[in-house]
Parts: sequence; C-alpha cells; structure tokens
Amino acid sequence: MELIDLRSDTVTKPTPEMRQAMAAAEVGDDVYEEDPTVQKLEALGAEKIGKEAALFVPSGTMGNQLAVLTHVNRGDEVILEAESHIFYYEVGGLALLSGAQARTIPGRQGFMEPEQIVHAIREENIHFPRTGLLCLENTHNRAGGTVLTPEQTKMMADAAHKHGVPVHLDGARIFNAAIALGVDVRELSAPADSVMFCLSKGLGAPVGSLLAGSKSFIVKARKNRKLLGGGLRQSGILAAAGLIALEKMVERLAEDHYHARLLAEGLANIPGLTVNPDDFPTNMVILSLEKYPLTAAEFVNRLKTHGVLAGALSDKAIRFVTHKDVNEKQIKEAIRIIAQVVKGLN
Ligand code: TLP
Repeated sequence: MELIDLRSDTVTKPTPEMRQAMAAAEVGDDVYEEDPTVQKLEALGAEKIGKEAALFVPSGTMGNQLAVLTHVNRGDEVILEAESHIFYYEVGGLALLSGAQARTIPGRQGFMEPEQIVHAIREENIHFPRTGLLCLENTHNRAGGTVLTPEQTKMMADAAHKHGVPVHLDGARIFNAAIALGVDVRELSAPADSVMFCLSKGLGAPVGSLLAGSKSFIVKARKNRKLLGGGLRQSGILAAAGLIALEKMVERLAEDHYHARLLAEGLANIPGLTVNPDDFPTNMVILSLEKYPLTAAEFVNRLKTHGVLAGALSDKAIRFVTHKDVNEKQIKEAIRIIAQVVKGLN
C-alpha cells in the first residue's frame, strides 16, 4: 500500500540535486571555522533573513534553545505564547538548559496582545525574576500554520523592546509565512533580535536550521552551540543541501499551501466535519473530532490502516501537513480516504 505521509513537512527527503551537491561539497572543520560551504550557507542565510550573521545548527530545537541560552541569565523569566513550540515541544529545555522560567500568554493564532505582553513584563521588585526574553512563533504550529503579519510582529516586539526586553522569533516556517503573505521575509524578521529558521522542513534539506542575529549575538551563540554539543566538523556536507533549500525551494512552498487549501476544502465538504479553509493559510490543516466519540489517536490509527499518515495534535485534534513529497493526486486520494473513515463513524 502506498502511504500518503501528512504527519509533518519534516518527513521530506532531499532532492537529487541536494544529494549531488552534498557528495561534491567542499568541506573543512567547522569548529575551526574552516568549512567554506557552511560559511557560504551562513552568509546566504543571514542575507536572506536580513540579519548581520547566522549560525548553522543541527535542528530547530537546538536553534531555539541556543537563542534562549544566549539571551537570558539563569533565573530569568521568558514570555511565550501558551501553545508555542519552545514551551510545548522542546522537552522543558528552557528550564533545563537556560535555568529560565516560562511565563505563558494565550494568543490568538499566535498573536499576543501587546498589552498582555507589557502586563507580563516584570518591574523591578526584590521578589520578582527579571524578564529576559519574549519569544514569538511564525508560522504558528499548534494554531495550524497561521501567520503573523509584519505589523503584528512589530507591535509585539515593540511592546517588549520598550521595556528593554529582547525578542526571539521561532521562524521554523518563516518562509511559509512570507510566501502566504506575499512579503519579503525580512519584513517578518526585522522586529526580532534573533530568528531561527529551518532548512529541513518544507524547504526539503535533510538536516539543519539557522540561527540569525547581530554579529556579537552570533559570536556568543557559537560558543554556546559548542557547549550544547552542536559544534560539527565537516558539516559542509549538510550545508550544501541547505544552500539549495534556500536558493531553490522557497518559491515552491506556494504549491504546499495550495495543497493544504485543497485538503481543507475537501474536508469541509465531508458531511459531519466542520473545517474553515480560511483558518489555514499555509501548509497545515487541523481537524477537530469534538463531535465524535473517539480520540485523535484512534482516528489516526484508522487512517493509517487505509494508507494516510497524520498526527494527533491533542486528544481531539488531528494535524495534516502538506509538503513537496505529496502531490495533488495524493491529496485527493487522502480526502477520499478521510471521507470514508468519517463515514464509518456516523
Ligand atoms: N516541529 C515538529 C514537531 O516538533 C512538533 C513538527 O512536526 O512540526 N519550531 C517549530 C515551530 C516547529 O514546528 C518545530 C518542529 C521546531 C521549532 C523544531 O524543529 P526540529 O524538529 O528541527 O528540532
């Protein structure tokens, strides 16, 4: 049975061009800062995202945690959206690695009201921790790949900056946001002091993310990357694929968004399901099973037996993610299979 894998865009495989570039990559020891391919990727990444410098890291999780570690002091408080990846999915790294405490704010599709941010920032008081960082996420994963506009990003960042609090942007899928909004990605990253973005999701590289910021921030982050065990050696092999991801794979994200739209419209047409396609502007679709007596995990298992792979987002919500390794025909087939499974529930 052919599997239609909609669990995540992390499942994408490198393109033949990436594999060739990896085989031919010029390499050196990157801990000595002697890998020309890594240096090329870091320079290109910094330029594309509009920051002074960038650092190649093995994963988005390491990039985010490295950012937090580099921004904050032990005992600081970090303000995050309540469903954010850094808070929800990074194994408590905030506390474990940075010794920081989380202050969460419930957002609307990833947007936190600036007044809520200001309210959460601690004033000087002998009892209080210092507020060390505000984290934003664009696109917002658990909200369904929703986007923050440049204006929204600026409003939130301004609220923090006015009180001397730096801002980190988890932009794992920032290029999806830029494509969906039709803006230069730099408009989305400009308000943040540091940005992490992934090469290994929709952009198709096998491994790697970049953390970008000011030169002095990246010097500090480079040392912290070594501390976390992320100082790689001939990593130009991986960076070679990342270069192709950045140079050639960004524009095609529009295709993934089109497929997500098709999927959302297909689900909206299935009797019994309530899906609003406008809620999903990028490459994710979330399906709620509130009306049905089974859990998301059970539904996911049923889909799997019919050849569709999806992920349970919570007890009652399922996430589908489109990416370069699923085509329109497979999306239509997935809709047919989901309809069949839903019919079996009625
Ligand atoms: N997200 C993964 C899982 O961890 C949930 C996925 O399948 O979506 N920030 C955001 C917003 C992310 O969605 C992810 C990955 C990361 C950071 C971490 O990236 P990796 O997986 O490279 O550590």
